[in-house]
Amino acid sequence: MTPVKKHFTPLMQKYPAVRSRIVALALLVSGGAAGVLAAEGPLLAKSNGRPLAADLPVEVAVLTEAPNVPPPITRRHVAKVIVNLEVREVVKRLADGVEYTFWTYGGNVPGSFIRVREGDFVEFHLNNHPTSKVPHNIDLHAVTGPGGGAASSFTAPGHSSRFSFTALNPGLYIYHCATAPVPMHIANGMYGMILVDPKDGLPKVDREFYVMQGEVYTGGRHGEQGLQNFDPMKAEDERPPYVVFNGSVGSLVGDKALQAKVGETIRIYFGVGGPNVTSSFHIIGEIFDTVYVEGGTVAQHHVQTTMVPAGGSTAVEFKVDVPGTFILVDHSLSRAFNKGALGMLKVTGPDSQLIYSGKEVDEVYIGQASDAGFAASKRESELMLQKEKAMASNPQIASITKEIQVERGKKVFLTSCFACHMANGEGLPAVFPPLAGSDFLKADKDRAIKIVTKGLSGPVTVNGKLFNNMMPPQEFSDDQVADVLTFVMNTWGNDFGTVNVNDVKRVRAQNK
Ligand code: HEC
Ligand SMILES: [Cu+2]
Repeated sequence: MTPVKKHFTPLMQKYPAVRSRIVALALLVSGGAAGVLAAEGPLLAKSNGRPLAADLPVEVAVLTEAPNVPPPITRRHVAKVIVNLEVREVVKRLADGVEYTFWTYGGNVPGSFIRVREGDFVEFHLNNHPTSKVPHNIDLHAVTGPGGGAASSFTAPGHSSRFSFTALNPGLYIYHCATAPVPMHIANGMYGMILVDPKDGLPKVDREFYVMQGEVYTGGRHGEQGLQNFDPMKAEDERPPYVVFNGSVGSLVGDKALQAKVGETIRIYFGVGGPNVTSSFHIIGEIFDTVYVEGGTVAQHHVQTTMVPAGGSTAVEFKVDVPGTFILVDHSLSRAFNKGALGMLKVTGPDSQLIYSGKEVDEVYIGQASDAGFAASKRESELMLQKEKAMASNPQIASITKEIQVERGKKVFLTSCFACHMANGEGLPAVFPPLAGSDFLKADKDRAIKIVTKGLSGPVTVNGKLFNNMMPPQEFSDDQVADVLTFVMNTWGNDFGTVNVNDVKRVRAQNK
């Protein structure tokens, strides 16, 4: 069986344990072992004429970041599909000048898009990154089984869990974290979608997109600058300062708008992670030719706005007949115009005067998300940068800024670094290298930024002494990284210069 071999080789290199698992599965189906997979055994054995799990060709699921969707499944037989999903807690942009510690499936909000076919046997691996602060799990609405996989996938930081299920029902399903407090895990970004393609596939379209809506309950009001915390009271009262598409304000506007050409057919897989707010999904200037209501397989036609519940989905299809900018909104419009639930589809191509003529997007109508608003945001960040540069070259301001950074950085140091490098920066002989007087630290500022953000392992020589250990990546915002390095570079007699937030952004971008 060639497909098995083809997908097996790379898989085996990465996951040498897979072969033994498949052997275990075979045992199970023949009625031998007990364990996580026990429930699937009888089911597979019973199904008349369908191959046993052990005989299925094996594939590793292609996972994509929003707004991208994995390619349609063209095979016409069932397979065993291996899904590897990693949970990571990361500081990301929520809006211009606003950051938030998101909890993610795959590093982004929404989580990676998963695509399987009706009848597939899915072996799910949930990996919780070692830098996570709390345990997580996953409840997939595509699972027929208690908790949708939640109990079987509860995973502590630095651990992996595995469970399996058969994708019995075709449709578009939400997945989300179901670890207490559940609304907090979801509000922090722990939701995504899994599409179970029907046996014969979905109708062919020219482009498919992945968009999800969710709320963020920040301590500060909408637009308040800086790193924001989660506000449990606002969550309980369902008063989100942010309602966004794809994890941030402006994720689908300006350069990041969805793109299409006149005459193409589009399908958008749209879901609501919530945790609380229902969406009145609408595209200004379009009519949905087809809506797969609530993500199921019944097709409804000629729809303007479709209601999508929290924890629910829809797939909409339409042909773009005229060029222009079409605006995706939650038609509860304060959410679109004041809280962020607004995206764009930019269609290019020849006009069709018969269908529509006249000016297209009203800049005032979509306010700060319009091209003018987008340009203003861009210009503002350029000016901010210029201002920072001008200020940095003023010696008095520079020295006060450095002092502020050192004090802030000390607090960051005391939440993490000191545990290994010691409060006096001396480290531990042969285990943790010193930061006080470190020639290694002094030599290369960018390298130091990379070490803090990405971690370090393998042999390093500091002040003539060899260390060969592992430092895990430190999950801090760009400001915090700049501050803590400025602190260590200007304490214990060190006089190694300063690190600013743009240095950190630059190094992070280089090491993506
Ligand atoms: C869990 C322990 C641990 C924590 C926490 C930690 N480090 Fe490290 N750090 C190490 C180890 C171990 C190495 C050496 C790694 C190697 O041998 O490859 C290292 C190396 C370094 C180096 C390069 C070597 C040197 O001494 O100049 C720098 C700089 C550094 N750490 C800075 C930091 C900063 C800043 C923080 C806090 C934001 C931090 N580390 C937190 C363990 C830690
Ligand atoms: Cu979680």
